[in-house]
Amino acid sequence: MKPFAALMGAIFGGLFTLPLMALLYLADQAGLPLVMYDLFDWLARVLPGNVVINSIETMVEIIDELNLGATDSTAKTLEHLAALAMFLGIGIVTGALLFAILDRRGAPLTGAARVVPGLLAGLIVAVPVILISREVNVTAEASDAASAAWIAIALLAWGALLSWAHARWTAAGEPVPVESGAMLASAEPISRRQFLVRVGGATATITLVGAGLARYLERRDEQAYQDLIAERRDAVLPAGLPNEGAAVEPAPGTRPEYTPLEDHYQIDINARPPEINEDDWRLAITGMVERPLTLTLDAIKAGYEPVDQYVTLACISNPVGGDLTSTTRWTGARLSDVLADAGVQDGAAYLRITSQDGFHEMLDLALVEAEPRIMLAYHWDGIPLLYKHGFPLRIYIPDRYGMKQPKWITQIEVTDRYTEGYWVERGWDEVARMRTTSVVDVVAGDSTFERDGQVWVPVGGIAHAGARGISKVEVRVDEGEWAEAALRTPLSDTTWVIWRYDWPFAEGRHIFEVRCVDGDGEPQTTANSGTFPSGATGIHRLTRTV
Ligand SMILES: Nc1nc2c(c(=O)[nH]1)N[C@H]1C(S)=C(S)[C@@H](COP(=O)(O)O)O[C@H]1N2
Ligand SMILES: [Mo]
Repeated sequence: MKPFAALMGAIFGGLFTLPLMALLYLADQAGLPLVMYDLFDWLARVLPGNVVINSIETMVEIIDELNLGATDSTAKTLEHLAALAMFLGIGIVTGALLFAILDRRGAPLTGAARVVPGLLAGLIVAVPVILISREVNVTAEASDAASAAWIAIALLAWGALLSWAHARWTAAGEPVPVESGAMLASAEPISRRQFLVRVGGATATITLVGAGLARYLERRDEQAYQDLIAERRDAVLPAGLPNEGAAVEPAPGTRPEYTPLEDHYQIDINARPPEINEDDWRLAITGMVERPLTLTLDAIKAGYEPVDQYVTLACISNPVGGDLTSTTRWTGARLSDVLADAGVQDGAAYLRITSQDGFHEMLDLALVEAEPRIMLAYHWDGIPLLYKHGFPLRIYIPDRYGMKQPKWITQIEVTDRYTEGYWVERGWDEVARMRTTSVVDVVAGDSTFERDGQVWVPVGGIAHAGARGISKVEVRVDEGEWAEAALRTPLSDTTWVIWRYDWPFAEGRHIFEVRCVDGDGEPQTTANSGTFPSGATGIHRLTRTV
């Protein structure tokens, strides 16, 4: 009977952890912490940078290789699955250990003492989970005390059930006591097989009902949020794009020049984005200032002249030709205006920007002085930032990759001391200046047209060089001569530039390549480099049969 103790413990551990996760998910709808994601987020923060970076790169490559869909949302789904699998793993291992230990003990515990080992096991799991959740959770609305109590109750009950299962399982294997003793007074004698089937049925039911109900409530919430966004969207005037009537039309099939808000890529270190309550939120300007400030969102909106900027943001993890880059209109207050109110003291050299999720970055004060476009942004596309994009406040720094630009900002500390930012600590480029890159989006074989007795195929895509602009894009087909593409007037000096090249049709399979030159006359790096540590470079090519 003993050799299978650990195996049975693993099975019961798994069986009881599934409904536990479903109930945690359900409680999450009531504002309690979803600890599976908390543990995962915590791991992502404490694991060595290279482990995290390798996992992310591998994930991005797999998603791309297997064509699993949009990189950002697919990556989040994979992270969620990993978080659930990890938690299930903890349950399985705990169950196995508990059963193995109880079996070695020999004499079975009786009465209420039966559940003590399980309660202990539950406690051993609960304590670190409570501490970790308190440390990293940014989504729960419940107080720390309520969250801790809930986690403790859930895990203690789970542990007690494991103990109970062990006692029942062991008893079911014993000859049935002739007189029903105190030990199993309430338990009718059933076989182990029956017991396992009953536990399986009950846990499966609770898991499905719990998770189903939670999903239903979550969807209702999401719908309410979507409706709110739609309402706000209707309230803002649909702004005509600043390059309306530009001479060069994008080749049909080129990505949208202005990314629909719902398609803007999203990257951050959270399984789920913080949902900050505007009433509780303040921006603190602290450190080497004459007048420390504590600003509400309204104070920022009303107190400083709003500025608009069309911006192409890109993630430093975006491979050449990847989808981790998007364009929208940012609105906010000039950072220099806000700092002027606080009065920066002599000798200060940096801003340390801290976010609700524990993310942080450094910004040189010299850059703030030199670059008036740096803003504290509160609107994207004319409406308040979506939770996932940093509500209520994020920073915009032209010419820098996303990793330098915190979302969910809570504090800006003026300081004379440099410390590394979140991703810099993990080995990424300290400056993270956007690389000059160009991409072939489309060879529009369906949109050919005739001119001067020749059939032409529109070829198109984007080129981007941070805030440096694009002065030239060239295309070559089948490694022939480089030919200059036409450039569409961009939305602004900080967005990508749409290019178009009409190619004289020739039937067959062809290789299309693109390269560009930035606004300073600096050609893009044509050698391939991976994304780590400074952003990807290289020539983008598409092979198409037309
Ligand atoms: N607080 C916080 N800010 C953050 C991050 C984060 O994880 N936490 N990720 C950064 C990275 S790596 C990128 S690419 C951009 C992405 O912004 P988006 O998700 O709104 O597109 O946010 C940046 N700001
Ligand atoms: Mo990023």
